[in-house]
Amino acid sequence: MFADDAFPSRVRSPWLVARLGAALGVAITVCFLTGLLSHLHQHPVAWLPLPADPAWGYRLTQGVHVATGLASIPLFGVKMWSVYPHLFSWPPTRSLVHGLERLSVGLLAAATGFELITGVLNLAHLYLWSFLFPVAHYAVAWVVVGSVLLHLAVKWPVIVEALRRQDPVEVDHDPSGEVGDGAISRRTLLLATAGAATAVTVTTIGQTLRPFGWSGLLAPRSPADVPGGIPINRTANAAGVATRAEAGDYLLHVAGPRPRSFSLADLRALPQVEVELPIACVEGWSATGVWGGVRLRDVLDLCGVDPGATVRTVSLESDGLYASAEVPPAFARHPATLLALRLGGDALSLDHGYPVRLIAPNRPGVLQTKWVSRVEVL
Ligand SMILES: Nc1nc2c(c(=O)[nH]1)N[C@H]1C(S)=C(S)[C@@H](COP(=O)(O)O)O[C@H]1N2
Ligand SMILES: [Mo]
Repeated sequence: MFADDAFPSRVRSPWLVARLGAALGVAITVCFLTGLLSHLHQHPVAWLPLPADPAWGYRLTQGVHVATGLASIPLFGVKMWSVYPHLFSWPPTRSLVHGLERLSVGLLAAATGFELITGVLNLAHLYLWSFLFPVAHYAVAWVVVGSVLLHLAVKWPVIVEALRRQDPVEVDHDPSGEVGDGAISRRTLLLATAGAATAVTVTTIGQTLRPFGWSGLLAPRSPADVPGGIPINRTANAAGVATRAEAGDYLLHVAGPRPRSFSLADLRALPQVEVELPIACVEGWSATGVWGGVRLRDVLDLCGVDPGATVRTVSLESDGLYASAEVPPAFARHPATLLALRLGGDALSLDHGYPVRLIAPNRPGVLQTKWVSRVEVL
């Protein structure tokens, strides 16, 4: 179909592809495992209860999830570039097995591309398909893992052989002269790709690591310029709760054997606690605040709620993905889990969840319900 010299670069080679693949394999594995953890936080299963300690755990794992995902973009791009001429090989298949192998590679490429694109759109806060994102991003992650494993199994001998070959030096002295004059060497390309992956990471971790705050070029939600130092994810107006939150007749309804409704004054009259805890968003940004308020467990105890119960915080917000969240017992009973009334010593701002918001250690921001109006017992 194409002439032999349609893709002249000699930089493409098993040597390069195997090294890119190894780096991509590590990044994808770490990204998958941290993503799985994030999924388990949001969809808890009884047989694998997650701990509420350390408080910074989710901040770290989700930061790593986003960083490895972003680093995969240049790795994936260069890897695709280095193998795409095979797309045009003719005849397209030599045998049934070869055809299946090519199909699996196509699936791997499509699924990986989907994950990277949806992940980046999510970071950019383009929830064009807000209900679809978590479901699709999670489901397709399994397709990636399955097709990576298949790909590894099929290519294992080729990979081992290519990784063993140490020195690509003969390429730099390719008799065709291509590499010598003007074209870049494989080694240079590999270094450039590593550099790009590092650059992408450094320009985004600024949204989580304050010392890197200057570098948050690609980070849409740098906390530096927000009141209280905590970015606002969804404003009260966007959530349609501003009027109800400020109405003045606020009551927190708590279920249990002795159900009770607490006014703001009731909550302020209970023992007050201050904790330093991060909001760690699934999007990879995180920021620490000093939160003040009442312990959730104190309120649950007042209502006679079983210490082993999972509870659910429900927002004034009537719909929206994050209008409610489950709080498994390890979190509900943790001494640092608050129904927060204050941030940084001041009354909670409307956008941070006034009058009352949940703040708990070691879990995704999506589960830190703002404008809590009810606590249900599951
Ligand atoms: N009711 C409600 N609570 C919510 C949300 C929301 O959309 N509605 N967004 C969540 C998300 S995704 C995050 S990251 C945190 C952010 O809290 P902040 O806006 O105070 O920083 O709030 C969480 N609580
Ligand atoms: Mo979030």
